[in-house]
Amino acid sequence: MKYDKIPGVVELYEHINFEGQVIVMVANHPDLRAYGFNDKVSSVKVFKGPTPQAGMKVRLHRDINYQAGYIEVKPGDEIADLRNSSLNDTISSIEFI
Ligand SMILES: [Ca+2]
Repeated sequence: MKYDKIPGVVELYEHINFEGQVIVMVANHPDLRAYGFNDKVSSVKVFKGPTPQAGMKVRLHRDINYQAGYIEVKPGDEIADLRNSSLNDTISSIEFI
């Protein structure tokens, strides 16, 4: 894929403590089923991208198409265990805002 700007990078891990399979996202994606990663994410890291943008955040949504609630994360955030939120093994879409 080709991108004009990459303000942030999100790593989504299958297991807690950044283990298991990982996928890397640099833009919105409405349906993680396309990656075989629906309802699987258990830990997350967020980084600045090569074209950082002040105030950039990423919403990790419970359902596809940015529905059903989310948590918001920003560059520098590391969530080692999503079981501490209500979103472990539920995330289905990713939105950069
Ligand atoms: Ca879901």
